[in-house]
Amino acid sequence: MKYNLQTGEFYSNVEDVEYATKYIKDVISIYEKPEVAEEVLEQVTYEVQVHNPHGEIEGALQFGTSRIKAGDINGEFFMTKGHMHEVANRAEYYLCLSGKGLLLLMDEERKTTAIDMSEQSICNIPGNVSHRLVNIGEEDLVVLACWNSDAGHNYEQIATEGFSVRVFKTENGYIIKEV
Ligand code: PAN
Ligand code: ZN
Repeated sequence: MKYNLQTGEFYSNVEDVEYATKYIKDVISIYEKPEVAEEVLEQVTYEVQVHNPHGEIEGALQFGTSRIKAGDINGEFFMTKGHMHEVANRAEYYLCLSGKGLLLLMDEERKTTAIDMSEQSICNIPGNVSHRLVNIGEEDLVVLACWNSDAGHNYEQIATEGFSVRVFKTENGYIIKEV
């Protein structure tokens, strides 16, 4: 198997790669103002592909790509759902392949740090930290990730309490607003 560092795609004898597509309708509840036209709900907002040959084995690693489309919902930029890991102490590496984004990292005291992500930005996400990618650019934001196979995803806390900041479009770029 091969991996294209330009596009973030696995290719050639692709095995053990899982693909997931998120539509706006799947994640609309994460936005501050979720009122949108019916046809917007059917649009793709991000795609994930993950190579995990060993299953959820302690000590094993998985590796994948997240591709977040450019766009916004009533001024709030497209973003991932965001999560903490199910096994909360599991860390993760993110490496940006292309695009322009922010990586929001929120600790257990709800303190959020926004890290700039552009080509070649690399970030080590510690355990016990919720993480979300926000596309603040006009192209796809493509990010490679590597983390433990047994980490899992805990979406509950973010679904109910959200992050402590939101990122909105402005005339010149973006603004991070505390909520
Ligand atoms: C990533 C994320 C991916 C999609 O692979 O799962 O970017 O984001 P959500 O899972 O929040 O929808 C990762 O951080 N894995 O642990
Ligand atoms: Zn993660």
